[in-house]
Formats: sequence, C-alpha cells, structure tokens
Amino acid sequence: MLKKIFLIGWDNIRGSIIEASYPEGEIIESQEITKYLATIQLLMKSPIIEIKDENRIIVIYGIQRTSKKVNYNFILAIIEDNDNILKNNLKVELNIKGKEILESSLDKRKKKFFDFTHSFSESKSRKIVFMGYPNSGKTTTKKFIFEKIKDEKLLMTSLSPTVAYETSFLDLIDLKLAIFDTSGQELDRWFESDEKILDFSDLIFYFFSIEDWISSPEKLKGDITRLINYFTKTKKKSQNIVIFCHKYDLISKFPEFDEKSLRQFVNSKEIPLFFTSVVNQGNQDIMLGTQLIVHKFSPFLQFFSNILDKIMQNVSFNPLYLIDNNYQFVFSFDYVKSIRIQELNLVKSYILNIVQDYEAKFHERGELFVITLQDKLKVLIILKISNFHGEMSYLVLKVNTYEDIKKFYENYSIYRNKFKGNYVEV
Ligand SMILES: Nc1nc2c(ncn2[C@@H]2O[C@H](COP(=O)(O)OP(=O)(O)OP(=O)(O)O)[C@@H](O)[C@H]2O)c(=O)[nH]1
Ligand SMILES: [Mg+2]
Repeated sequence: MLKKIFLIGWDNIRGSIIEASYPEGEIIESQEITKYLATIQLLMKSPIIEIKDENRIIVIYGIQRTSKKVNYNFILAIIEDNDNILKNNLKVELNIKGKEILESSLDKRKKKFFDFTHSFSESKSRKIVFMGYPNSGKTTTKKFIFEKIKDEKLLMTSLSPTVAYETSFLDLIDLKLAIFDTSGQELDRWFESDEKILDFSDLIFYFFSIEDWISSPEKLKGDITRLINYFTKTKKKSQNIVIFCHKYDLISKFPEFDEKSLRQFVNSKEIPLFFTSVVNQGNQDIMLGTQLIVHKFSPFLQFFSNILDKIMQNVSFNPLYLIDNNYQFVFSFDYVKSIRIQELNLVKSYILNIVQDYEAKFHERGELFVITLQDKLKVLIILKISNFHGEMSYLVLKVNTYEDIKKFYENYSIYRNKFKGNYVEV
C-alpha cells in the first residue's frame, strides 16, 4: 500500500520544503528530508533511489535544480514493505512522468503531482467472477489458470461442487485480482437483489459445457440474456462479460454439437466467446481468457506496448511472449496467428532451457539471444527486459529478416538506456 507521497522543493532560506503531499496535509520531519536529500546528492547518477527501512520502502525520484546544482527537487514515496507490485509500478511511472512533474513551474508541478498520486491511489484490485452452469468446469479452470495446476492432476482429483462462492486474491503481472468462484447449483441466487457478487465486477467469465448447449440451447440463451439484462436494467457497473463454452475436448464425442448457432447467438449479443478446455495443458482459447484480463487491466502492459511500438518502428518483428521472473509466460502478443499450441509447448521449454543455462553459468541475465530454428518459425530473439519492470525477465520476438536485428537493437538500446541503472538500492 502507498502510505504517503511528497513533493519536495527548495527554498533558499529554509532549504528543502514540502510543496505538496498525498494524502493532503501529511508531514515529514525536516531532518528526514535532509537525510534523503543527502542520499540523492551522494548517489547523484541515478534519478531513482530505493531505500529499505525497517518496515517500509522509500522510493525517491530526484532531479537537480538547474539554478543550483547541489540542490534537488524530488518526489518521495513511502510504501509498505513487500508491496513489490506497487513499488515496481511506482518506479516505472516515476521514470515516465517524474521529470516532467519536477521541471514544471510550482503551480503546474503541484497539479501534475496530484494527478500522479491520484492515479496511484486508484490502483485497486480487479474483481473477476466465475459463474455459470453446475459442473461446467469453473473451479477447474480457475485452478488451471491461477494456481497453475497441471491438467492431469486436475481431472484426476474430483473437485466437490462449489457451495456459495470462494474468493481468492492473486497477483498477475502488476495486477491485483480478487477472484470469485461461484456455485453453479446456486446460479439463480446471484441475480437476487440482496446478492452483491455481480456488483462492481470488472470481468465475468460465464461458463457452460458443450453438453449444456446440446441439451438445452433455449434455456441457455435465456440465461445469457438474463445476465446481460441484469446489467442493463440495474445500470450496475460492469460491462465485461465473456462466455466460456467449456470441455471443448469432448467435441468429437458429440457430433450433434451445433457450434455455428451458438456462435451466431453470442455474436448477436456482442460478447466474446471462447471454446475452452484444460485437457492437454489447455487449448488456445483458455489462454486467451487470461490474456484478456492482463490486456484489459494491466498498466504495465499498456506502458510496455507503447514502448514496443516505438522500438518496432521500421522493423518487421512480431512480439510473441512476455516472461516473468518465475519463468512463466505471462503474456502472449498474438497467440493464434503466430504459433500453434503444440509448437508453443516445444518452443517454450526450448527458450527456458537456453536462458536458464546461461543464467546458471554466468550468474546474470543474458541481454539478447538470437536463435535460429529449423522449422517454419525461423528466427527467435529473446531480449532481456528487466530494466522496464522488476517482475519481468524476457521478451520473445519472432524475426522475419536478419537485417532488421541490428536496427531493432539500436532502437531498443535507446529505450533500455533510459531505464538502465535507474534503480539504486540502498
Ligand atoms: N473433459 C473435460 N472435463 C473437464 C474440463 N474441465 C473440468 N472438467 C471436469 O468437469 C467436472 C466439473 O468441474 P468443476 O470445475 O468442479 O465444475 P464447476 O463449474 O466448478 O462446478 P460447480 O462448482 O458445481 O458449479 C470435473 O469432473 C472436472 O474434472 C475439461 O476441460 N474437459
Ligand atoms: Mg466449482
């Protein structure tokens, strides 16, 4: 949690002074300010400094005042220990906006500072609701996606039907998620006026299995319509409904499954429809479901996509995957187009072997790997991106021409250097 954040300026008589704070009216001892100013002066090379106190982390972004070189304007944020997500987001945001805030005239500086702090105080957790038919695979899918449990294990252990709902709180890249897994038996209950499950949800995954569509399509159409109407009628905040037609692996057993009419119906409601399954390590659509969450809500991904657009100017590369510090493939840029699920699993383990071997040998991350594959994927690039976000490790790209690699790396270096060495830990 963000505890406090201060905008510190300079007064020729009084020295460092608080120009603004969030929450407003907060103060910090002048001795403390002086201590931090001294730290910045000492570590002048880096605009961002991170200091670990007993039970809190201090992040400081400072730039020299042009008039008096020894003095700094700075932003000082105090956050709770262990909140790495907030800490990393704060660093990224300070890198982007810090300079502009600090270099503005006093009035503008204060306004920009308040806008900045406001966006942080709003970074709340997202509410994701799994709802739908009984026995359709909600709890299984939740565990598959968020607890990363392998499909064989999941399908072998029999999960008991969910009673009422279960809540779990999870982190995904820079997102905090509150997942509500509801009972299918009690589907009607969630529409009652005293139930709060659907209210203020950010995203609803609505589940049924292909068998449910076969046995009663008209009932299902009615139930989907009821969900949509619930939001239009009550005007309660939630626009994001996604349909999961689950257990798609069983399709070959049900030749009578009428996929076309299901697609037509859901299209007419203008809602995304995915045909999902957790069998054989999941299919493409189930991955797209997770992607959707990240894509919609992650500030880091939005920021990084902007940077990528700039780096990719004039080169014909396709970004494929984002890998985090735990070697999880947390985001795929164009899942369906570039690569098929069977290939993906092969390529994934291949990529991980390469980077992990390198790291074990040299005790650091490799900056750039260029890999030529024999199959139709041709060339892959693995690029270190930890400078951009402390939780991320690599970006995997597909290369169409060798000539572009140099150009790409030059573009990339410009942005990387903006971030490089920015973080000093004290
Ligand atoms: N074939 C197949 N079976 C699945 C799949 N996903 C889940 N199942 C099975 O479907 C059954 C029901 O799964 P659950 O995840 O408990 O279903 P649920 O929607 O949470 O059910 P309720 O909590 O009662 O609403 C279990 O036996 C799972 O093993 C899938 O992708 N394919
Ligand atoms: Mg369940």
